Amino acid sequence: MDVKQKIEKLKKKRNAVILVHNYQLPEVQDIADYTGDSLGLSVEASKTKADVIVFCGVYFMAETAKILSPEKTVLIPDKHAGCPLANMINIKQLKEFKEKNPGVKILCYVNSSAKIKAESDICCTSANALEIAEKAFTEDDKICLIPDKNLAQYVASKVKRNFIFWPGYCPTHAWILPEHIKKQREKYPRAEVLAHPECSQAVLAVSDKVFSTGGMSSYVKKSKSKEFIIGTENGMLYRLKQDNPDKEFYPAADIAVCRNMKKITLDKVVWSLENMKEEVIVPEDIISKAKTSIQAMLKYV
Ligand code: CIZ
Repeated sequence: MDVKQKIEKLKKKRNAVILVHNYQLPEVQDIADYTGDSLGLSVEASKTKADVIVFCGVYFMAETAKILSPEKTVLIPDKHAGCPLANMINIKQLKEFKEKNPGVKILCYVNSSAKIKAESDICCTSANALEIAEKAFTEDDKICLIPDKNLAQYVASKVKRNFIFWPGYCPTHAWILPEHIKKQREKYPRAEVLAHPECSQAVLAVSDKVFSTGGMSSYVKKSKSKEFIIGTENGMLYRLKQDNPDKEFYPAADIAVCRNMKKITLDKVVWSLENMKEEVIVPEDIISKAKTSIQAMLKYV
């Protein structure tokens, strides 16, 4: 039996679904029941009758799946697949910040731990951050969008709301520089440049459009352009090419590879299903509070 057949057999035995984030290795994307962004995947999985969810992504994503499907067993094939951006805030720092800034509204990016979500007023994704900032807050509110300064600056540049910036960022997106975009534009003059809002403001300023990964997927399908320069983690290029074989995709920068995302391999998926490991455990009180911040967001979108 090859590794894919083993995974198929184990999936049936465990009644499992495999969720694969857009930034995963191509061979891992190929075994997915669902591919997509972290929230979309967790929502899809919560609608299934599966007993087990295998989350091929980073840890906060698997926690999000557990928050939305507490009755299911959620597994991550490598518990060391962390998210440096999510780790740029911890619960002690957040509590201290709230004490020093009474009345501040906490808008947490989905790229955050379950504990941080539980301590926030409302959640957002990169796809809906503009909408949430506009609909859930007023011009009088002081909002801190944690932990991503770049996403917060992007939102602040588009909507009339007051932000305090938390100094977190995604190292993979920070590696993409305006010079990279310039070089790629020279090489591929017909390509449209799509950048993720986790990129710096300088990169967004030299890009044509700003999208979440889900936004990029839908835009590329509809666009008449045949070539695209993609400013996000490079796993996204495989996803886009699979969905649009007649179009060409170029990375904004070859260096934009998240090592944590690439920790998940097919062998680890087999190991995970065989041993029912690593199980993602989120305490019940955290699930309930984190769910409240996610549900607060879902009311608006
Ligand atoms: O929420 C996600 O999955 C991430 C990390 C980004 C996006 O734009 O989809």
